[in-house]
Amino acid sequence: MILHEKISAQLPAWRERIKSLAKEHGEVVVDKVTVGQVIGGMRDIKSLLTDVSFVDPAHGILFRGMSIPELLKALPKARGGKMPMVGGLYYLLLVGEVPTREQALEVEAEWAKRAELPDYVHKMLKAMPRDTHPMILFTQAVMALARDSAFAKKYHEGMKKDDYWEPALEDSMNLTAKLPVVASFIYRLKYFGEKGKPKYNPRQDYGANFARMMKVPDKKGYAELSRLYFILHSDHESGNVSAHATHLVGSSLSDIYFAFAAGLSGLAGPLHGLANQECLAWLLDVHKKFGGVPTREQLYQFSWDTLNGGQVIPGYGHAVLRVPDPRFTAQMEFAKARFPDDDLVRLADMVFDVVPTVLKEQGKAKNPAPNVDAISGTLQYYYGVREFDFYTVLFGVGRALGVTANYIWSRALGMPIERPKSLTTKMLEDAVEKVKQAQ
Ligand code: CMX
Repeated sequence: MILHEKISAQLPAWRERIKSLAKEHGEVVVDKVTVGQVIGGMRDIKSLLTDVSFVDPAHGILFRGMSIPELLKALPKARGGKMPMVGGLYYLLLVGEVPTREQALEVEAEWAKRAELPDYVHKMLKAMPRDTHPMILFTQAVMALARDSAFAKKYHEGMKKDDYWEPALEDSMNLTAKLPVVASFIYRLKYFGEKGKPKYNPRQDYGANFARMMKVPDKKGYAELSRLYFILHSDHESGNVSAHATHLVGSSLSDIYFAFAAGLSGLAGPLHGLANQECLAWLLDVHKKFGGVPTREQLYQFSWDTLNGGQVIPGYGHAVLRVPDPRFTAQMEFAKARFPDDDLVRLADMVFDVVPTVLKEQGKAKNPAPNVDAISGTLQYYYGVREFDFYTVLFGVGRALGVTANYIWSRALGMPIERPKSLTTKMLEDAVEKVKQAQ
């Protein structure tokens, strides 16, 4: 497989770099930790290693050093579309180079070979009560697929540490290939009562397959959105909950199915992946209250009412970013190029104009700009995917691409089990006292 070949060729040099850093420069200080950070969710502590992506507070996400506009331009486009093939993005994340069209198509072809959903997963999902949250079904399916893990099998047979990454790659290809099938099956089963297994078509790419299996009315348009959506949601460096949970669990040498199921469980939280459904609900509330797109003044007042009611404005603010999220910008451009007159797009655009002012006036949020969730639900809604609780599943399909790439490289570079140290409250108080006495 092309990905195996390309990663394998790079490994000796990467292993040497990591080994030399740890052995010869292990004592070099890269960060300090404050009491505020220990209490405050370890915010900003520089303590994770990944070369797959980096969030620059002033520019947003860089995938293997490339910004979103650069990457959308450089990656090979899907047949008949303007958006890149998702297979090309996966190649970039894993190999660190922009693929040729043929290389991207090879990844797509690998996925097509591996997309068949086993009968036991199909049966298990059908047996669940229909009112089960789609994120429960999605996580269950991923867990069930662990039955076929090549990594777990090889590990128990006795595998050398240097070889871990090979079955990790095998499992990750199988997992990422099956996720669009699993997600679209859950969608059609839960909301439409359809029980047939979706069929992956090897003549179509990842995005077109997903759009066809979802059975939305505008398959061509939705295929384009799916490509963009999965690419934009793939990775956001290692500290966010889904990426970090996957990494942490993977560091114990659990296979990628266990590790990604942990990541998905984190994605299901309202402060992480669930936020996009809340954002669309807020926009629809505005739309309903004013019988359409409100005036700027009405929106300004509504935003203040939300804050005064003790709520956050969903889709705005970010833990790391300090500018509008380029994932927001890319989706807004997509919408404006295709359906600029859609009411919700016009509303989201007005919110982008008004809410940062309101948040600045309130003076609390460190970043008053929009994040990715301020727009992603609006686009899904336009194409007819209006079941909000399904949106986190879509995020999960995209996020799998980044976290599996990280998992493979962590095994390839022999990353150890993660084990930070904890302290007691008394120890923190003693540390504060010591500083006071020294002053
Ligand atoms: N509306 C109102 N208040 C906000 C706010 C918003 N959109 N964003 C931040 N604040 C407030 C915080 O609640 C916090 O208030 P307190 O001091 O009273 O606790 C204060 O501003 C400082 O917060 P911050 O340091 O700027 O932001 P955090 O790193 O703590 O939190 C985030 C980041 C995203 C959870 C927060 O901005 C938020 O709740 N936004 C709305 C929900 C949302 O859009 N989530 C999607 C995140 C997208 C992603 O994970 O990629």
